[in-house]
Amino acid sequence: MLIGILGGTFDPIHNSHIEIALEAKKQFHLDKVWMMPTPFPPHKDKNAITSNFHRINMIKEAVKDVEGVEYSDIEISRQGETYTADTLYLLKELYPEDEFYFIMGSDSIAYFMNWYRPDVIVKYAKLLVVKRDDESSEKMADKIQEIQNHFQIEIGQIQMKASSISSSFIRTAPYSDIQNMIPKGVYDYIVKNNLYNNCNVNKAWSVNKITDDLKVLLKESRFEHTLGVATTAKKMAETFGVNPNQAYMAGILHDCAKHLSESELLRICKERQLPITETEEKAPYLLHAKVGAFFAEHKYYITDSEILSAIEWHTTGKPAMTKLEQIIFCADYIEPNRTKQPRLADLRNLACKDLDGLTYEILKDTIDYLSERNPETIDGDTRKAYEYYKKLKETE
Ligand code: DGI
Ligand code: FE
Ligand code: FE
Repeated sequence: MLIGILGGTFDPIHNSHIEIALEAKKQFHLDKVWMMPTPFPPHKDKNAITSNFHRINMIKEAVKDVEGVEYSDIEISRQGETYTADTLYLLKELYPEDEFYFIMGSDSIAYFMNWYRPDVIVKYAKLLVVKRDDESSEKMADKIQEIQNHFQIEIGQIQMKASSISSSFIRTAPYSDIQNMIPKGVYDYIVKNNLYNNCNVNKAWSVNKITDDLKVLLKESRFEHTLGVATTAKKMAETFGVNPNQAYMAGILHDCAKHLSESELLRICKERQLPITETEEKAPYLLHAKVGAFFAEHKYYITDSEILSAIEWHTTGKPAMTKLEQIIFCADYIEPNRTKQPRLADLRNLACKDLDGLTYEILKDTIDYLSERNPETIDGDTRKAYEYYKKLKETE
């Protein structure tokens, strides 16, 4: 089979990407084209790029009804640096019968000679070039000629009207202006997940603004812990198929009431008529979770009930938690600034494998720890959660 490969960050995928794939397919008689997102490129600021999770979902959405265009995870699923040369070598091993066509924008072709092992790339794939709107034709022709001469190869040119659609425009323009640049499903996905933050119509504080606020409110070590939980939670979310932005936000917020004293926590609960359990009477610091969820909703205007509930249950846990609740509960315990908990290395190791198992181990250690010190303050939910995850483990 003849297979085209279109790589990129796809942040987000848009109509031009699809069009390039279809034109390449038609003009070079390819059987299919793979949309192959790359992991975070090392030269770009990580935070400026939307998580793998969302970029992948958007690609799947975009190609779902396009015949002969498919999503490929071969680069994004690899750890560490991914070089095109390695990818093509790997593909040749996996699919020795197939022929690969590597599609490049004219902007990339300008740097092609500086890529890692261009000789390997041209050995395992034919190159196809598509001209970008802002590139000069002569410069592109010169460059193509140079590469052709150097490697003694033919580079194909995809003929198509240059498009002015760009991912960077889509990331910054108001939603109303991008609707005809991306497939409907991708548009709906962006709006639903409030990606790119370019049209934030509700009152919710942005994650950056909340972070700035907490930097002032919390003690320095508590603030560092907060960042550790958010980052750990985000990583775990990627592993376990949870929305990483949600996990990061819940992590940032989970201890947002931790600067309050026990008497302040009690006073707020009474004023706001938040119920106080018997255990919370005995150990009022537990209330920072409940009051934290309250602040998230009424001070920071977070409306996502999954985030609010993850904050509320982060200290005690409870039976049958959602994955997000489990992630915040666990990330709180294992984030990199924690040092005192026993067997942290083992627990951190579990964090990329077994979420239920990790939840169980943490509940077990927490109960052991509290049993030695003040067993009368062990929360009923913590005990029930322990029993629940223990049973889950046994029935596996
Ligand atoms: O707020 P953090 O310190 O980051 O972490 P956290 O919200 O998990 O609170 C940690 C403390 O809460 C730790 O000392 C263990 C304790 N804890 C967890 N579950 C229970 C509990 N304390 C009581 N009294 N009862 C529980 O069920
Ligand atoms: Fe906490
Ligand atoms: Fe915490």
